Amino acid sequence: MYNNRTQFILIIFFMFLSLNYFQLHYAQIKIDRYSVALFDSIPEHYKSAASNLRMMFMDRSVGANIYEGLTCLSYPHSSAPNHCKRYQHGGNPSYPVDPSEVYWEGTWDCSNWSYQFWPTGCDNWNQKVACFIDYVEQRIDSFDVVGFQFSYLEVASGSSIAHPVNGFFGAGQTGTANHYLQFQNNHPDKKVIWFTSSLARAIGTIESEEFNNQLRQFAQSNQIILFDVADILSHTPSDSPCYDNRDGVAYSYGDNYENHPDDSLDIPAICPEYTTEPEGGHLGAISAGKIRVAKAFWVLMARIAGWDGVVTSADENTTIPNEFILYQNYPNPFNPVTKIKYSIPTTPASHPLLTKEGIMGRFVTLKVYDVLGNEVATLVDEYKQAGTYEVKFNASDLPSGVYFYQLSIRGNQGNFIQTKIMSLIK
Ligand SMILES: [Ca+2]
Ligand SMILES: [Ca+2]
Repeated sequence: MYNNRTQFILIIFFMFLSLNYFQLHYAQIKIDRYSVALFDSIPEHYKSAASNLRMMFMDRSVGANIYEGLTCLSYPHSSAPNHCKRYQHGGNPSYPVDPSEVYWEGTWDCSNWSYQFWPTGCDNWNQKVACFIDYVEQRIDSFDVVGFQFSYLEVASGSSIAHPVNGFFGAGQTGTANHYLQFQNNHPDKKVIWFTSSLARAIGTIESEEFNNQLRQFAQSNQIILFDVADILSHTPSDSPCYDNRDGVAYSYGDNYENHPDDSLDIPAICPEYTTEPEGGHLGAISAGKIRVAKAFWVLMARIAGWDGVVTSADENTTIPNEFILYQNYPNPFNPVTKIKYSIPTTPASHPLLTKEGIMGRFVTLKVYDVLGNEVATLVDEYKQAGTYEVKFNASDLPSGVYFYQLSIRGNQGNFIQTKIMSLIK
């Protein structure tokens, strides 16, 4: 039998586990090809919060293309320059793109965001981190979000960037991931973006694939913000992978031509839907690539601004969710009222419904705790059917501080429990 003290310790321990679970699974911001479609669902609140962030990224020419794409979105679609809306490939009809790929609703103000070409003397990959840090440190108060991208030139065949010892992720070298990470850790109030490399038709190289995979692994291990441009550009809008041009398939566009023999290696490369260059990877002559990356960039910035990236339907009553979700409360911080939303999915086989008095559903509790583990409110304590719900929490009787809210859903063969943090500021 538990006494009060044991119960208290158990609750704290349990909440600690829950929070760790939450952090492990949700802390990393990773933007890849699956993120592009989220652009159309960015909530207005996070769109304007993202727009207000002062962002700068450093890059070579493909970065200029990406920034062109961001600038395109700042126009209403109807009055955007033609270079923003070129969905036809022109001279090579084998790679059509649907006009919807270069369409957007509304205007997306990126005037607080900037792109910076590398300063002179920063040409080699192992000079980049030092050049970047030197540039940013002198202007650190001007930015909230910073990052740089390696060019496809730096992951060309023969590059040492992916070398296990002397490469970007090798130990003990200068100009490496650890230095960039240290810069990030020196500025906990700033957000630092880690980009996979840009891609070209000729790159596809072993080096590019290894570098990008090393970065993905590093991002996961270190919970850093990953903007996976390479993943975004190496898949068509219908999610087919694209590989290097050493494939025995001739390609021509205007006067440009390649017909490399098949090297029997499929290495991720930019899709011909996104560039007209047989060997290169610039995003200018057709628009689908730069608009695609620009849309993903907005999703990235909205996530950095606090969006959880979860799409909710406007018509919640008719939408049956696919998974359990406890959303971040909104607003947060709050005073004194906030809303907490959660979803209960249809029945997976492993979580059969409970039945009570003819009601099919699950037993749901949503409780609020203070930092000492004291329960301060019970917001839900009943059987619920599948659906998305929202409850209000009024904290007018509580002091300022950090609170936890925990959703617990009991099924016959397992429970779902998730905890999130919110701040009451009076
Ligand atoms: Ca080819
Ligand atoms: Ca190949």
